[in-house]
Amino acid sequence: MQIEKYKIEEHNQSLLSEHKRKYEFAAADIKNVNTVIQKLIDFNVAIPSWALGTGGTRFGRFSGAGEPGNLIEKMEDVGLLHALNRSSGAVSLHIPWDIPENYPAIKSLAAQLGLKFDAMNSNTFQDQKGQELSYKFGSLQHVNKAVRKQAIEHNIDVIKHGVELGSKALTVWLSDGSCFPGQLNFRKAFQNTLASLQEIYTALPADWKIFVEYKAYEPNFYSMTVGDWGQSLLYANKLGSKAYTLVDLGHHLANANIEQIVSLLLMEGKLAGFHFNDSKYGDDDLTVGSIKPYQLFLIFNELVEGMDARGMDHASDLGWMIDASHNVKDPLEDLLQSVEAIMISYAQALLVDRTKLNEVQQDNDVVTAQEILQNTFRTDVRAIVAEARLRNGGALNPLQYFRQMKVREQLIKERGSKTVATGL
Ligand code: RM4
Ligand code: MN
Ligand code: MN
Repeated sequence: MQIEKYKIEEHNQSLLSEHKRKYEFAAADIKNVNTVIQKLIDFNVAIPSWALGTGGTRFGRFSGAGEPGNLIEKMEDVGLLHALNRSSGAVSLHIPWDIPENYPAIKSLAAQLGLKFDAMNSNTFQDQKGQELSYKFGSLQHVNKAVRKQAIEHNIDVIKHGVELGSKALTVWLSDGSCFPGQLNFRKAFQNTLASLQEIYTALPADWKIFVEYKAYEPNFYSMTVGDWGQSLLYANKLGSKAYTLVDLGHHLANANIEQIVSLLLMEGKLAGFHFNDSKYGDDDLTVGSIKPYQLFLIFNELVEGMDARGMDHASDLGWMIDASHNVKDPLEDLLQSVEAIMISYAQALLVDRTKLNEVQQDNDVVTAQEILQNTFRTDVRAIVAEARLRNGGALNPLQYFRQMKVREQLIKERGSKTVATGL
């Protein structure tokens, strides 16, 4: 299904006077409101192809109805999100969960829906049907060269798919590591992984990047071979200028200061971008901003500050992606909530008075520094974000539209109630 423009206009019309009142109130306090709105319009977050179905845990999966059964339907789902919020204009594919079988068809559908192809993701953390060698004891780190070769070839294959689609980056997340002390020689595991990544790096087209994603634990519980940002940065620095560190918000040990990590990676010119999600405990993959919205704001605060310091383009110089799993919510509703949370944090970060913050930092005025950040965080920018959507042809309230217009019900009619999407 596709959402017709006039229906969005009707929806907007019904909410317009209330919106105007809220927007004018919020805009009155913002000096350069049109510049802020333009930045919001330009900003897009890629939707992961693996998160359009209901996810699960290792204990069970309670599939929803009307889930996309193939890549075309997944793209259509992302198209629905983008039509509603105008900020989801990209999709990030996971191979082999979503192998594009017919490139021209997929590309023309993407063009029709206004979607780009963000980073491609490889998968050497599961064994696939008919696969010759197992990844049970790792992939790029494996003690057996033949397994490493198989994993390298898979990554090169993913690059090839991406080239056909116009993607420009490969994200490598490895589950490699060990579950018990003594299982692995750390140094050899690192060196094997580096040598494998080097081979993949050599296969990158000139205008491509490789994103090395780290994760502290799971599925390995004693050591992870790319376990934190330090290790990822080691690989990225050794690989070369096309290699960067990817931050997935859920991949840290408890209480890690992610905003500081972001700031330093940016300083080094080595930040690839993000997998956004939120967590209470670990890699919970919850809705962005649902648990720690202040942390999300502080991360965006460092992003805006650090990107401006390097003259970077907010919209295009980093990879912005969601990586989430929805066990109890409708995936599309959850993704709308996540994108909204990202836009709110980004908008707030754009409003921080940086000149004043610099001054008070210089004076060691800790109290005012805290006031500046917290006042901004407590500013309600939802009408500013909605205004950006409105000017860009989106819906004033995407979630409300989704419910009122019974989008999921229509998808169930089209696809049936027993479809299960590939992915998490
Ligand atoms: C991992 C990691 C990767 C994602 C997989 C599905 O925990 O976050 O980015 O591709 O999950
Ligand atoms: Mn991730
Ligand atoms: Mn993860």
